[in-house]
Amino acid sequence: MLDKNDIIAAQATPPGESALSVIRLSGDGCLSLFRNCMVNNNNKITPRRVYLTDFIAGSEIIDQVIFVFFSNPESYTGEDLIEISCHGGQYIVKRIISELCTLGARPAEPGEFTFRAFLNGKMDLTEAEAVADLIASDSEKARLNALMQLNGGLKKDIQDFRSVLLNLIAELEAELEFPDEEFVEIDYERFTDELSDISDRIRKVIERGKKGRAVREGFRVTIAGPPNSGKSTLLNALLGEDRAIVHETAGTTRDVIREYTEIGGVKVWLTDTAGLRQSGDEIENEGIRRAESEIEASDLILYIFDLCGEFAAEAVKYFVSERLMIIGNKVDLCEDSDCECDLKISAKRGDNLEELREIIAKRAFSGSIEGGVIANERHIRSLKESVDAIERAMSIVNAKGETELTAFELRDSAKALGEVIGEGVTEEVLENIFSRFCVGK
Ligand SMILES: Nc1nc2c(ncn2[C@@H]2O[C@H](COP(=O)(O)OP(=O)(O)OP(=O)(O)O)[C@@H](O)[C@H]2O)c(=O)[nH]1
Ligand SMILES: [Mg+2]
Repeated sequence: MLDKNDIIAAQATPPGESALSVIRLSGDGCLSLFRNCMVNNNNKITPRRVYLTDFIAGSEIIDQVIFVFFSNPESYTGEDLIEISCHGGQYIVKRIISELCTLGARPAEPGEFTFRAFLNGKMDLTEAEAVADLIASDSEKARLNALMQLNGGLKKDIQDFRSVLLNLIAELEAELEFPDEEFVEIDYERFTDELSDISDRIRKVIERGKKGRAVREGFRVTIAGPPNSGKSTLLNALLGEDRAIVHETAGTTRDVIREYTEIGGVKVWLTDTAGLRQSGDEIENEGIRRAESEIEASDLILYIFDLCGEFAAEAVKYFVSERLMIIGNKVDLCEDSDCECDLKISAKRGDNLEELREIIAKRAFSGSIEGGVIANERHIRSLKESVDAIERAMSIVNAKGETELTAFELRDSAKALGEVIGEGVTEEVLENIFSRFCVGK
């Protein structure tokens, strides 16, 4: 990251034409810098009040803007900050930022405002990450999760686990320091109980994080099955748009067609694939190969077959998976079919599609997020390290090993927890996290 003492400037709203755009200017001294752009630059500026001014570059008026000054530390970044609302043309925005830079500011890096908020203790790392998630959220569940994390949901859990560990470490240290004192003697049964309780609780957060991947990235549903069974018809019906070509000719779909939609508040990636069959056609075979690799990577496979036709034997090789749902289609033509399947639908007429949506939503989000916030990949890695260290500590205790070694493992575990909320993480990790933000955030 660049120097955190610089005054930084960036557009906080998306590029393009709009009625208004917001430009942020942050860093100590930003108000005196901004005064150079005001016509009446001696006026008293009260924090958190809205002012109207002509924005000038030298003697030229660039735009009429309104601005608010937030004084350190009561601002998003924890330092002096000005939010300027100007007219929304890109040329105006460019001129204003360029003038601010001429006067001593520099363009902000992606995520640099939030990075400063983190450095100034305005938020911990999980909360900073939640800002990026909130901006990127494209379903109701993802938005709610990010919001809970922004409100410190995960941080509270982590701080709680950490304080239990630190107390246990303190007990060990007391025993190491005063080995002959009776009052510091540890009840190791209670000690391991506490460790095993804390490791169970951390594991739960990890589990929730794994399940919750769907909430962040989207749940992957592949529609597969023999040719002509109505896969593309089903894709179109679930999307509510005419996305894939539907035709009575078997082998119509060749490429993988992927679209996302929201089902039950969860982002769902729906993939339509080529019909699975033995084929002498090279292009069709490539389509089938792609279909199979989609099936491999999906969270849920909807195997669609025609209730009026024969149940295709090649389905059997996918049956082993609990990710599979067998769906009989065209129930409008074969209402009396006694074929065994998980659900009978008519993709064309819409029968049972609501039920199918509910099943997908349920599978996509098994469990409720009310129990806590979902961890991301980075959190899960650190949480796993933490649990592993606790496990090692428990084995040492059980083998009546050295107290020093137990303490060492538990310190490692507490350190891994600290990394989740941003304590002791390297500059490189921080840069990686914040570089994924958009400019101006
Ligand atoms: N009656 C009836 N016809 C359906 C239904 N679903 C699909 N069809 C018809 O079945 C034919 C094949 O539909 P598609 O959706 O193209 O089938 P597909 O599985 O994508 O076929 P391929 O891409 O060739 O593998 C079309 O003529 C559809 O109109 C249904 O629920 N009821
Ligand atoms: Mg198709």
